[in-house]
Amino acid sequence: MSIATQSTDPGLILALSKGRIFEDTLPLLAAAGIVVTENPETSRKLILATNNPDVRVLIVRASDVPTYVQHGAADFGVAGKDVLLEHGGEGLYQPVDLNIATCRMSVAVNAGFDYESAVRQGARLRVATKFVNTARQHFASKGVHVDLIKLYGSMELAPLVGLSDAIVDVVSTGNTLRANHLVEVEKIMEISSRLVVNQAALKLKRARLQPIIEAFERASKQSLQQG
Ligand code: PRT
Ligand code: MG
Repeated sequence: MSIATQSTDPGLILALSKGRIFEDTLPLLAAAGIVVTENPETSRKLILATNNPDVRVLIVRASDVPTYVQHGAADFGVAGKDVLLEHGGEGLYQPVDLNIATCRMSVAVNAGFDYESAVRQGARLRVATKFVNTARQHFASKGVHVDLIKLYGSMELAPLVGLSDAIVDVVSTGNTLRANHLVEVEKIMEISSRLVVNQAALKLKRARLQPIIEAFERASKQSLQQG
């Protein structure tokens, strides 16, 4: 039975991705009195129950969260700014920067590649990335000509094997870049994850969503103050 046909009111559906976003959202949910009762790392279930019969959690790919929420298959979700910029954000209300899963979007190149002088000389750069919209905008604003190569993961490999001159990727510790002899040459923007809410759901389910949104907002502010 699909969620939609189970009853006339399927309750609140939250879309999250496994890993850092799920882990960092648990304390925010706890602040709203919601405890997820199954572990996505060990359960094969894609719809997880919580202690609140009115709230369930969908486990989807990080880049699919905005799509589920935009179409109303989930009422709300948590997605990185990197993902939201690529998606475009249509149909999404973004009330709170949760300050979780923080990282930065950067340009990186092989340790031996002189990025500055390539840019100065007006060279045409081959740039591999999952974030083609963000990369296109960044290089256009600098007046740098690029050929974008769309990848879906392991961007760090591209310069090593000559697929590209540079990559645009998110970086947190920088360990992956260092391990692959890549150097971060430009920071494009700071990234954190946002709460995203379906615009129709916000109107129709406001009484139930609003307290959760407010609890998330309070909890994320508190953890920011505590460092
Ligand atoms: O894995 P999948 O392809 O499904 O999607 P995803 O990789 O986008 O999902 P996930 O769960 O890894 O990331 C979800 C969100 O977390 C991203 O959209 C970012 O907003 C945020 N985030 C924070 C990060 C990182 N930090 C991060 N370090 N996302 C990815 N990484 C990658 C980074 O690209 C590098 O390859 O992790 C690797 C290790 O990073 P270092 O610098 O710590 O070595
Ligand atoms: Mg990942």
